[in-house]
Amino acid sequence: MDAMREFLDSTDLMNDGPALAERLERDGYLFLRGLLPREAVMNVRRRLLEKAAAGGWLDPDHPVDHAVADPAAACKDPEEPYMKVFRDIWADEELHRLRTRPEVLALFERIFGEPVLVHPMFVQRNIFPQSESFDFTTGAHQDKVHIGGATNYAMWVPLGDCRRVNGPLAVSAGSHRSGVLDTKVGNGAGGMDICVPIPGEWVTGSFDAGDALVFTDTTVHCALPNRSAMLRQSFDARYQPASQPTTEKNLCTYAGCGTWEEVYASWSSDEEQYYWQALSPKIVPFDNRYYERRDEMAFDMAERGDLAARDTLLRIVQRDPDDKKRRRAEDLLNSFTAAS
Ligand SMILES: O=C(O)CCC(=O)C(=O)O
Repeated sequence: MDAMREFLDSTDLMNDGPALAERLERDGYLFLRGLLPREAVMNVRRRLLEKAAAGGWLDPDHPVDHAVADPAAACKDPEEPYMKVFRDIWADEELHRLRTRPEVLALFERIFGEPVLVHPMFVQRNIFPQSESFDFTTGAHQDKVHIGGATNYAMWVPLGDCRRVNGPLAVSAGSHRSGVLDTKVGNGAGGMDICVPIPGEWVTGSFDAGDALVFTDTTVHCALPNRSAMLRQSFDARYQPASQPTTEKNLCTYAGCGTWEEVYASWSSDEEQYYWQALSPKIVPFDNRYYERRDEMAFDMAERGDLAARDTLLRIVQRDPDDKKRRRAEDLLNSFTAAS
């Protein structure tokens, strides 16, 4: 991973929509320096670190803005100890506004040549340092299986400077041209890791606050392990041409974070709330085949006593609309607890 080459820097194309679209089509990603104002990113970083500190995630012997994690508090999505602190982080008003800033909307409008739909659903990540007993490094995966709908593009932004040691994102350049690849149950973000040889060339880089990585929904990506003592915070949001269809789940809040009303209850202004409704997004059904396969694999593993199925079972309990499936996952989780 340390030997990975650096991202190709596309900052010089920033104002040239057709050139950006062509490079995105060719490589499957764009690395853009200073897309967001540093101060805006640092402001959100401060706000989220305060919430992380209040939730007991940071080492109280260090200043909050050093983001030094308390290893004893290490937890991950979708476990309840994580969600208890995360709900307030995800609801943060300034965090939501960062992904719809005018610079970002203008960038995607230049690339698409039409108005942009910013998915209301987005992910904010808090990755505790890797240790012998804790590892939540994002495995190699594609977003298509999680997001569905028409082709959409992720923008990954670290909340602060993010060097290789802090665990930035890496992409396999060119991998987007091979379609949706086969997956197995994984333990990192999304729980579906690629299980076949990955095409393309892996690239990564050192981010300064304000830098952004844009990539397509079939570009294979992963994170480098967080080998620092700091909590690695980032967000990833999704963008698509407004004329193209999306799925209902992309208009919802993040799983486990309540309703929009609950999220907006803590905001100081109602500006931009429900902004997507004015675009009347076209909705298509979510293609559930990939989740169904993942869940069957996880049930099978769990029935054989394989603890690697645990995170997927937790996701089923938290997110699956099917009662029977949720109960089956709960029973298997209970059997893990009883066995330990
Ligand atoms: O931040 C991470 O570790 C994972 C991000 C990711 O998978 C994504 O942006 O789609």
